[in-house]
Amino acid sequence: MFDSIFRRRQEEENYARQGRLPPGQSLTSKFPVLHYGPVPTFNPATWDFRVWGEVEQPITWTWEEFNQLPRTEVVMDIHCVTRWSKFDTRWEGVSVRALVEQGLIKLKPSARYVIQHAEYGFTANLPLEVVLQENFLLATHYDGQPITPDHGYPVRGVIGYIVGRDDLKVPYFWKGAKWLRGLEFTANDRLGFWEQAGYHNEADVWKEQRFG
Ligand SMILES: Nc1nc2c(c(=O)[nH]1)N[C@H]1C(S)=C(S)[C@@H](COP(=O)(O)O)O[C@H]1N2
Ligand SMILES: [Mo]
Repeated sequence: MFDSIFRRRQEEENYARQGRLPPGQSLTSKFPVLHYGPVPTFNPATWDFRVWGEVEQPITWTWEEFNQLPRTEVVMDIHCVTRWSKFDTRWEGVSVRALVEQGLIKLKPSARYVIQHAEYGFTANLPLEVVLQENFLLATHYDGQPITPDHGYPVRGVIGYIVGRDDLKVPYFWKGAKWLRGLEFTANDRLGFWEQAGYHNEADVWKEQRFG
């Protein structure tokens, strides 16, 4: 046991030296589960994913249609506001940036923010430019497997740090909504669930913006 604590310390110091450990964070090898409320059930026959707001054409994708969208894999470090960080997590899913680039989502020039809408009315807000970064994904798979129900099956938002991409904003992990059901593009910002509860709106991990 002391051995494994010692090893984790060493690993943590390694990440810190590489500049990958944000202030106030520590390394975990587990994958903690954190959310408010119950885990929803998934019915592929009735599930849909909606895109609306400041777009030329609102969209509703069925589960089958969602699975035909172009797919992307991203490896990143994720940082929870409750102070755990998990390194080199591998996610697969749909990149909003790719959807926009390929014309599958046509944004109006007035679109400036994105509200993720999840089951039970849970929301999380981000600026459009962050959602269009390569480190934001509508993820269906974690580490080669479908995301487990408690981590957001079948689709969740994820955001983290891609090694070497210091140009990208990195908010805390709560900015990814589990059990995601749609994206609303808006002209004005609107605080999400945890942001209304007092979490920081921008939530930059490097600036340690935990609370607003
Ligand atoms: N739908 C939903 N998504 C959510 C939350 C929630 O309460 N509901 N909590 C957020 C918070 S606070 C965190 S830290 C992460 C945790 O993700 P995890 O359980 O996969 O670690 O999910 C985020 N997404
Ligand atoms: Mo959290």
